[in-house]
Amino acid sequence: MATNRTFTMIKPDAVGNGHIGAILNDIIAAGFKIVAMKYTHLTEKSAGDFYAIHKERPFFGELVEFMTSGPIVAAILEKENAVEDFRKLIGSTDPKKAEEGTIRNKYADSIEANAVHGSDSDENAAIEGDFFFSKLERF
Ligand code: 3AN
Repeated sequence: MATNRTFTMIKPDAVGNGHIGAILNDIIAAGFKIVAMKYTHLTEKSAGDFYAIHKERPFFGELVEFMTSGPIVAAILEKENAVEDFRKLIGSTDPKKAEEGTIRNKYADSIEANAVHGSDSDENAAIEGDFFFSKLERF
């Protein structure tokens, strides 16, 4: 059953390039409500745990290195059909393939430095949101 929440991170590349405001603006303009938000810096341990699902993939080491290279913004977002609609808003994992006007098309540099994360299922959205936020931090 589809829930109405997803989880996102604005990644170190987009934070470093000064795109936090523009990306949040696009997210809000697309109709998402911010339920929780945090500006933080992942450690090697926390990035490794967050991406544990990708542990066996060849790019895992680089992914952890990249995700710990600078601060990130983590957020829980609410909207009807949130997971699917947010994946559409951010575009393909590879920004070269991301449709015109999508967040990755506008702000991402490469498949690794791809500006934002978006949960790929309701189940993962709940797990990822719980990874960063307690009940007291959701509004
Ligand atoms: P998405 O973020 O679109 O759900 P996933 O879940 O396939 O993409 O990959 C998780 C993250 O791993 C991506 N956001 C990207 O940063 C990184 N990644 C995926 N594929 C590659 C790759 N071929 N080379 C380097 N990094 C990758």
